[in-house]
Formats: sequence, C-alpha cells, structure tokens
Amino acid sequence: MLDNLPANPTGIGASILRKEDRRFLTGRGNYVADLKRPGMTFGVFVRSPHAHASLGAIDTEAARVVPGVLAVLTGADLAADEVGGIPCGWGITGRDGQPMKEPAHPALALGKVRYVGDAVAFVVAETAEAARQAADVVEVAYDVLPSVVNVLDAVRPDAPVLFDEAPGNLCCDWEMGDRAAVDAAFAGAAHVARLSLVNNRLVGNPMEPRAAVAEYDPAGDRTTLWTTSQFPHVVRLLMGNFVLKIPQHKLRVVAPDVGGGFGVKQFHYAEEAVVTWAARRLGRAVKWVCERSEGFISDAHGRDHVTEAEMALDETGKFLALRVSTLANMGGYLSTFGPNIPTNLYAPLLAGVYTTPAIHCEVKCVFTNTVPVDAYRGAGRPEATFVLERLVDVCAAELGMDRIAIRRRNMITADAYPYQTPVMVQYDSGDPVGCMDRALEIADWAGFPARREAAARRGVYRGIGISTYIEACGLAPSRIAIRLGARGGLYESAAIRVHPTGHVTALMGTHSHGQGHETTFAQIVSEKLGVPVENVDIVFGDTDRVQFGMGTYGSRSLVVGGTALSKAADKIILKGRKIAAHQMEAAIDDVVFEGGTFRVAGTDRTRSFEEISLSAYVPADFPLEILEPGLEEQAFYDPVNFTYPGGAHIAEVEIDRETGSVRLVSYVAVDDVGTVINPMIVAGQLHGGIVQGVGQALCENAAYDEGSGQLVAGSFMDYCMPRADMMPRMHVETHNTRCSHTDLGTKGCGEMGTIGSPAAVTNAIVNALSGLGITHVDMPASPNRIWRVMQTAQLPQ
Ligand code: MCN
Repeated sequence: MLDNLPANPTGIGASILRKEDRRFLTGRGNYVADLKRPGMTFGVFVRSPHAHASLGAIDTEAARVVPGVLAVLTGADLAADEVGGIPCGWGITGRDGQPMKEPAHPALALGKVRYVGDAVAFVVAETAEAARQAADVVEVAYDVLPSVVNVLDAVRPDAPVLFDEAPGNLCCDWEMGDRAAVDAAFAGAAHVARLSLVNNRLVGNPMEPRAAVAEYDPAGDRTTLWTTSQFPHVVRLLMGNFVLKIPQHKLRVVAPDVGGGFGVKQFHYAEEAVVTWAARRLGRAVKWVCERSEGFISDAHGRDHVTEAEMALDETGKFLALRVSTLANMGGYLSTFGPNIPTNLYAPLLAGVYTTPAIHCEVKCVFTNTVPVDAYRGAGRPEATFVLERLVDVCAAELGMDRIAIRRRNMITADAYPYQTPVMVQYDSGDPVGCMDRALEIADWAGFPARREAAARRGVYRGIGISTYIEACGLAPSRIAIRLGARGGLYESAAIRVHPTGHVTALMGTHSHGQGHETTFAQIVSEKLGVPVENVDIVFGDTDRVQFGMGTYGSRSLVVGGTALSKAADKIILKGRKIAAHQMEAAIDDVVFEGGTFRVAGTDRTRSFEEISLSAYVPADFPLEILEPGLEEQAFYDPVNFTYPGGAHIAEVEIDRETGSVRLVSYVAVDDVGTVINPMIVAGQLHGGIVQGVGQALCENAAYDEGSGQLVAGSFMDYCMPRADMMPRMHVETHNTRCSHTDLGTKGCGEMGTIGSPAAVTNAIVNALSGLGITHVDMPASPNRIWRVMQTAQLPQ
C-alpha cells in the first residue's frame, strides 16, 4: 500500500479529506442567508401568476400601509432611476449572418410579463413577515394573453408572440458544420437511421436556495452585495457596469459559502440588481432569501430540447454523416449564457468519440412563456451525448449490429490524437477504446445474457446500456470563445501570497460551492512549494480580496484556475531561487528547488522555503539592488484549447412488467480526467454528477401546463429529485491520458457524471424493452411513461 502513496502525502494525487468539511459538518458555514447587517431590512418579490399578460396598473397603496413597510418598488421606479436591463453575456450569430434577437430584460417587468414567476414588484419592510404580508396585497392588473410553453408550438405561425422584435419567437436560427458535405454523404448512404427525441427540462434545485444581501455605505460611497453566486467578479462587472452603473472600485460583490450551484448560480440574476438598487435607494441593508417554491419559478432551468437526428452509414456500419436539427427553449428572456448553451456547447460535441467525417447541426433558439433556460451541470454536452449515443444504439439495432461492435468500428483510437473533428474542436488527447474496454470488463458485459435470462425467470425485464462520450470543458480559450460570441475573453487568475513564516494564502478567481477547491488547490500549492496543505489557505469569492476571476462553471476551475495557480507558484519559486542564489553565493541557474528546499545543485548548501520566505520580508541578507522585497506573485492564464475529458458509462436496469418501474441495478463509469489532484474528490464529483443524470433519465421533469403556462412540477411533491435509494453502489474508476496543454496535465471532472449517465440509463431501458419492439423511450422514464409504452407495444397490430 505504501508504494502507492504519492511522494508528497498532501500533494497531487493524494486522497486527503476535504479541509472545508470541518466547517460545513460542524454548522460553521457562512451562507448569505446567515448574514445579519446593522439595520437590515427584508425584501419579497411579487411575481406574475400568469404566463403571458399585459401589465396594467400596479396598485401599491394597500401594501404601503402595512406596518413596517418601507418601499414598494416596480418597473416604473426602475425606469425612473434609469436602471439598465439585465444583459446577456453571449451574442450568437444566425446562419443568415444576423445577430440573435436580444429583447430588453428589465429587472422588474415593464409592459408585459412573460412567464409565471416574472417579477413585477419588490416590497421592502422592517421584517420578512411584513414584507410577505404586503406583497400579498399588491394589486396588479393583468390583461391575460395566450401563452406558449412548448418549442414545437412556439414556432408555429399562429403561436402567441412574446416580443415584437422576435417574430416567430425566434431568438436565432443557428448552424454549425458542412451542410453540403452532409447532404452528399446522405445521398450515397447504404442506410440512414433516424431518431426524434426530447431532452427534458430540469430545475437545478441546489440545496441552498438563492439569496442576496446588499448594503450601501454613504460615507465611502461603497456598495456591497453578498450573493449566492458562482462568479462574483462577473456579477460585479455586469451589474455594476450595465445595470446599476456603479464604478467597479465602489462595488464589492461577495459570494461566501454557497450550498451548491450546478450552474444555476452562474448567471447575473435580476434579483441581485433589484436588491442592490433597493439598498442604495433606501440607505438600509436589504436581504432577500428565495423560497424553495419561488426558486422553481425563478431559478434558470436547464435542457429543454426537441431534436431530430439522422445518421448516414455504409453497409459495414461506418458512420458517414450526422445531421441534427434542434429546437432549444430559451424561456421568456435570455439568461447570461442562454443562447450559448444549445449552440456552441452542443453542436461541437455531437462528434463524440467517433470519426464521423461530416456533421451538420442546426439549432433554433426559441422564446417561450417559461422561466429562462440556461446552463445546468453539463450544459449542452449531456444533450449532445444523449442524441448521439441513443442514435448509435438505433443504428446498431437497425443494421443488426452489436452495440459495442458499431462503436468500436467508428471510435477514434488513442493513436489518432490530436484529432480534428468536423465541428470546430480539436481533441488533444484521449483513449475512448481503453475506457470502453475497461468499463465492459468491470460491468461484465459478456455475462449479461445470463443475468437477463435469470431476470426473465423472475418475471422482470433486464437491460444493459452503454454511453461513451467526450466533453469540452475548462471553459476559456478567449480566442475561441470570442469567435463564438462571448462578449469578452475568458481566462483565470491566481495570486500566491507567501507570508514571512512560509505559510501561504492563495487568492483564486474561481469559486468553490461544493467542489472542494480549498483542498485541491491547497494540494497544488503543497506539491509545487513543498508546504503542507494545512499551511495553505485558499481564498475566493470576494471582489475586494481577489484580483479578478471569471468564476466556476464548465469544469474550468482546475484546468484554468489551477493552471494559473501553478504558474503563480512557478514565479514564487523563481524569485525564491534568486534570493537563495544571492544568499548561497551561487548562480541562479545553479539553484534548484525540490521538495520545499532550495539547493545549490551538486552541493549540500541549502535554504528551506521558510528561510527564504522570511528573508523576502526581513531583508537582512536580501539582494535589494536586484529584487523587490516580498514574496507574492500573480498569474493570469488563458489556455490554448479546451480540455477533453471523456469516458464510458454502463448502466444495468430491471423493469417491472406490471408497473413499468425501473430499478437501476448496476452502474459503472470509467473516465479520463488527465492528472488527478485528489482521487476521492474526483470520485465524489462523479458520484454526484451520475446521480443528477440518473435523475434526468428516470424522474426529473419540469412540466408546464400547455394551456395555462403554469409550472405544474413546481414543488418537491411534483418534481421528483433522485434519491439515495434509487442508486446502486457505483463503480467509478479513471483511465487517464494527460492533457497536452495544461501545466499539470489535468482535465476537468465536474460535469462528466451528468454527461455520460442519461444515455447509459436510457439505452439500458430500451435494451430491456427491445423484445417488445420498443426502440426509444423519452426521459424521464417514469413508471407511467414506461407502462404506457409497454401497453402500446403489446397491443395487437
Ligand atoms: N479535480 C481533481 N482532478 C482532476 C479534475 C478535478 O482533483 N483531474 C478536482 C478539482 O480540483 C475540484 C473538483 O475536482 O476540486 C472539480 O473540478 P473541476 O472539474 O475543475 O470543476 P469545477 O471546480 O470548475 O466545478 C464546476 C463543475 C460544474 S460546471 C458544476 S455545474 C458542478 C460541479 O462542478 N456543480 C457542483 N460539481 C459540483 N459539485 C458540488 N458539490 N456542487 C455543485 O454545485
């Protein structure tokens, strides 16, 4: 066992316990809702009960006289104060060269409401109870309009239109790939397999609902917003610059402990701007804490695609071309990353791990009377993987080929990397065949027929399904992002402050809200500088303390932020070598740094990291003539490419013939995450992501009522989250290839579970039901849906 321990017991590769867990497990977390400020007031939003309506008069009189009420603010007040609309961070361009339609998104509705939950007023009172009571008596005159919630209906010619400037409810008609090459390949194909599918709409439901507290200090003209955000600097930039016009140095945004985000807290929300504006107007601190049911109708939702996909094949099962057409729901307004998700984060990933030479994908981004749709863990990539891996199974079934054989026939082999796909991205490294083979072995794929027979004897259907996948993560490369419509570059920053005692504070532009950065980033510092992790503190989430950062999403923190950290550590080492060289009267090039010690190569002359740290600040023997005192360095890192984690997931299910209920009996995941910093944290990330993907496959569905536009799955009574008793023991393993362009060889891991699992589970379900002639089941495969599918299949023709 000892042989397997990494050289540095708290460095890269060590499965150490999470440093932050002591705080969380002993109830010492510091969340926004815990915050108390002097003279703090409380805010409650009045939200539209209608999906689509013209806004008439808002009568605030009854609310204003409720004891303790300080203000009842509406869109008209916002407009009078010249508060800007909530900006979208991405501007995609349609296939006709036209920019997407980007209608104004006022922070409180003006003129119209466009989804159930659209905020129309904000009540501030001395107590939360008074604010709630007053919100209940705000009288809003609505002139209800016909609404549309479903993308298929929204693009019909007679559909209600949300915005005059977006006829047909079309935000953008977008494409990627070579249509002519795809058409030519289809014309000459021996076989074409087709599939229509729905990618069900999801609500993120992080454990901690969103919250915001804002305060204005007139003495220093300083505004502070504490918010449940995954990217506080970006909130400062968007809200300060575009919405409230507060100079950046006068605005502090703090995202303290955040209890899960899963993408949902990665947007600049209207509520943050309204709370901050109200605090400045009133000169009092204002707190808003989202109720769970309010979160259902105001947190951005995820997924919601309707797709037609076709694969052209030759007679041997070789993929010739892939054609995909998707309608993607944007909801009632564009959220921060909204249009980027079903386009740039979706179409390139349709290449998967296959050598398909021609791909064309068209996406219509469609406005509907629903909550805005944006990133949810995986964001675009689970949707792409679901289309592709379901379609590959359909291809195998129609050609009478084995599901593994058809994958193997088309898979990119390890020696073919770097691999340029026909849809923009170039994969730098990977071994999908290796991942698949290992997963097949662990899942005992070969032994499945016997298990199926045994299940049949017990009167249940049993199925096995595989999903292979690749994802592009580590969101940055500015040169790619800007080409794809980002309204600014993406990179990450890290600063390392070495204290005179050799203790280290690292200031990160990323934000940890469950991913364990306080541990893994400390491990990187420990590895590079030779200091134990307990001597390293990781700071993030405060624009006053941290230089700048783009935050956490797209599994970017390690590969972009961690690389910046590594580069900052290299600068510390270089400065340390200069000081050490001076002290030991050696040439800088002769001083090496290993395991926390500076040494003149080939001699026993050494200086410890602590000694050099002290001399950096107490310059008794310091080369003042060539170096500034102090030991603090900063690095900004903008990568040249995404990283491409990938893997193979295998699920095995049993289905009750009478009720249609699915039991997940086995789950195997073999993933490629490059160099692993903390194997235990990576396994935890996989576990969580897989459970979320299983939730999408089996039970989660943000269903809207087509007539009224009400979110009918608007509480945990109706929206089924995955539960521990739905999960078998998961076997999670890595099969890693080094990323060629991150300093440490790392790839991201935070989303892979949600990317691989929906297709693996659904493929297993379809496999279980294949004897009935069933070729596809949409998600979520609830007992009701499966039972109905089984009834239809069993009807005599
Ligand atoms: N890690 C590692 N070795 C690797 C890759 C990652 O040890 N080769 C570690 C990292 O150092 C980090 C963790 O694994 O501690 C996740 O790293 P990374 O893949 O960089 O992902 P991010 O930290 O950027 O997190 C974002 C990602 C996303 S996009 C969503 S959504 C998500 C997720 O992570 N939301 C989460 N995981 C979550 N986990 C929790 N508990 N809560 C959320 O809201």
